[in-house]
Amino acid sequence: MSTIRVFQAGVVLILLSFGISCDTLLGGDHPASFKGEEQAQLTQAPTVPDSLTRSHNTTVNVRLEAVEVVGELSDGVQYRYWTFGGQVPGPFIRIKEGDRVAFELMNHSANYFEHNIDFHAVTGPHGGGMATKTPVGATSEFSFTALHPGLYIYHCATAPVGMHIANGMYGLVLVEPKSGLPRVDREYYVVQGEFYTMGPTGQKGYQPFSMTKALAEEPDYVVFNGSVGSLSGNNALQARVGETIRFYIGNAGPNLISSFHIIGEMFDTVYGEGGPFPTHHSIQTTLIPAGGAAMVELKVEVPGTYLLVDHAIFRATDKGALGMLEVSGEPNPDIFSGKNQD
Ligand SMILES: [Cu+2]
Repeated sequence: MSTIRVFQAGVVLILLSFGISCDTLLGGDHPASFKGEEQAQLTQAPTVPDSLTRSHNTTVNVRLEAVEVVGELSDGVQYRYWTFGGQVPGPFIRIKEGDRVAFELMNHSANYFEHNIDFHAVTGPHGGGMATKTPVGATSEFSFTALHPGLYIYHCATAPVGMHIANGMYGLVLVEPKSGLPRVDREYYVVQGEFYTMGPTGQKGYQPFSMTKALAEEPDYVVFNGSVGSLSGNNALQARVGETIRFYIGNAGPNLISSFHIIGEMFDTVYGEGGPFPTHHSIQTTLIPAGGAAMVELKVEVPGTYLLVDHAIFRATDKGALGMLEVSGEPNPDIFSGKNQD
């Protein structure tokens, strides 16, 4: 052994005695800032997981369960949803660019159908769709590294794909850029989706899925977060005058493009098409393609009720694409003076 090799071996031994791994020294699979593992904090809409405060990357364990369940699509209208986790949309997943996701999908034993998942945040075949083909009662797993920051849809991609999406199998995953996202006062999670039923809009009772209407792209309902009224009345979103709010908005489709708008406000900042960095400022309406997403931020200056809509406006007035943001606080007559409520 040469003198140089003996010297290198000595350096490695010294560093190891300080707890520095050979993987770090010699260049392993992960950067030096990769360490440990953690359970994902999963939240149901409209709640968003806490901001990530760690500076390193890690392995994030994510477990979702496919659940087929009857729920209320609109007042007196029951529908058999196919879901991730029992609600529409599925849980919000928040990770960091460079994280490794160890994912597990369970297909509940009381279900009738096979399911899988296609993460748009995945770089790899089918977004994990083939790796997660999961028969009823079974479990599957795969892992991926989140190479690209941004806000991504995930959805079931089992054939007929459109039917699995239309029945509610979708959600959002946020891959925060390494530099993180600016802090805001509140964050909300909203996903638009269409529902196609046998009966006309509003017909009471249990309504099965209509493939004819889905193929014709003629939904009976276009809603936020899985049902008519999910973001209005007692479910309205809340904010205070002076706060900045970030909305994570997905559009699951399966067919329609969303013209997302908040009546009475502008978006101070839009992260267009779910990209990780601001693309526009002072925007009235932003397009969200089917299978896409966007982040929008706005500061609220005047108290009142602000309506979230798809500005293809019959969807809002007649098909359910209507949510509410209730802003409380002192009036601000320098900005708005007049009757502000019905
Ligand atoms: Cu499915």
